Amino acid sequence: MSINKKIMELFHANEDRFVSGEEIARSLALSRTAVWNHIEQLKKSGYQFDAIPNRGYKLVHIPDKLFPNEIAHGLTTNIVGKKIISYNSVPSTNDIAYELALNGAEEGTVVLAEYQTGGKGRLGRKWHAPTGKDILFSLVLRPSLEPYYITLLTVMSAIAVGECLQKELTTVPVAIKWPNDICINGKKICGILLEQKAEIDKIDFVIIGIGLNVNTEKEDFSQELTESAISLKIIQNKTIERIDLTRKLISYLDEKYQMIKEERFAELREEWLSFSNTHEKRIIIKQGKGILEGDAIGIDEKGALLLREDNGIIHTVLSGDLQLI
Ligand code: BT5
Repeated sequence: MSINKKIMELFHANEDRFVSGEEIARSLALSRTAVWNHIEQLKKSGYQFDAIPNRGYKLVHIPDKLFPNEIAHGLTTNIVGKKIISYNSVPSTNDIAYELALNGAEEGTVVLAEYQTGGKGRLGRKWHAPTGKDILFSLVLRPSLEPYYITLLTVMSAIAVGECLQKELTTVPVAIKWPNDICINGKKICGILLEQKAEIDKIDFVIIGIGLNVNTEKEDFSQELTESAISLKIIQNKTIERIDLTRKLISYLDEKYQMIKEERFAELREEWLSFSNTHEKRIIIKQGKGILEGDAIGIDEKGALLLREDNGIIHTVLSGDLQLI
């Protein structure tokens, strides 16, 4: 563990009082000069301390940066977030997580970034986010499932985000548009991108990529997105604490993944239904050049959408773009 991380642990354990330089030096076996140097480094990263001669330092401000040790502080999950890595800028957190998973990263590893130079949506589309305002998140999971359960993992992630926002942040209804959009007021607030490495009968690993618009301002959205996208800040009219929200998101994902592990698929389906904004509505699904039209009548246990055509035929749809008509 780095010295800065150890110092921050000491401050977190003593948030209500001043901690003297001498106490820090003694508990971490450092010289007083080394302590001073580390505090200066922490200040440069954005931490703020009250400093009183003879009494020491008191932590007064944590920077709005997705530092792993801050997110991990107080996290009590079983799997998700067991390891957290964060970057200032990466091409795509999904690509980094995929690479880490190929090299054996443990299940539950979370990769975060303040900015992505090549944020990815599905089918070669792009994910846009300004620097340092949103949550750009990828999670490595190694579920013992067959590859066709990948849609259920998307559904699970969407429920986790949906529940997190609805229970922790807003009373405005949160809706899931199958399979991977979370919407508020009919606008997209979060997109989910699952990528997997699988054999014929077994998932090797899956990367769950989540882009959540947190403190994005209206003017941060490109013209193309102003009508279709929204952020928590726009809804709440205030800045949201990203560290706390990331910690909560990790907890909800951990809880929902536990349900997958316990094969509580029917329960997940019920939860999904409570968030679905297309249930029993007239929809079209675009899949490449093909289009299906009919009524959305639910999802099956693998997360596939059930679409009933007017001739009564029920299609089990594993992927595609859904539109209400
Ligand atoms: C998605 O694809 O919605 C999946 C987005 C996943 C993004 C995360 S960020 C962390 C991780 N690392 C990555 O590289 N990706 C994941 P799709 O359903 O194809 O939607 C993409 C479309 O959403 C784009 O074509 C835009 O129209 C729209 N879009 C792009 N950025 C948006 C934003 N910030 N908010 C709302 N809509 C957006």
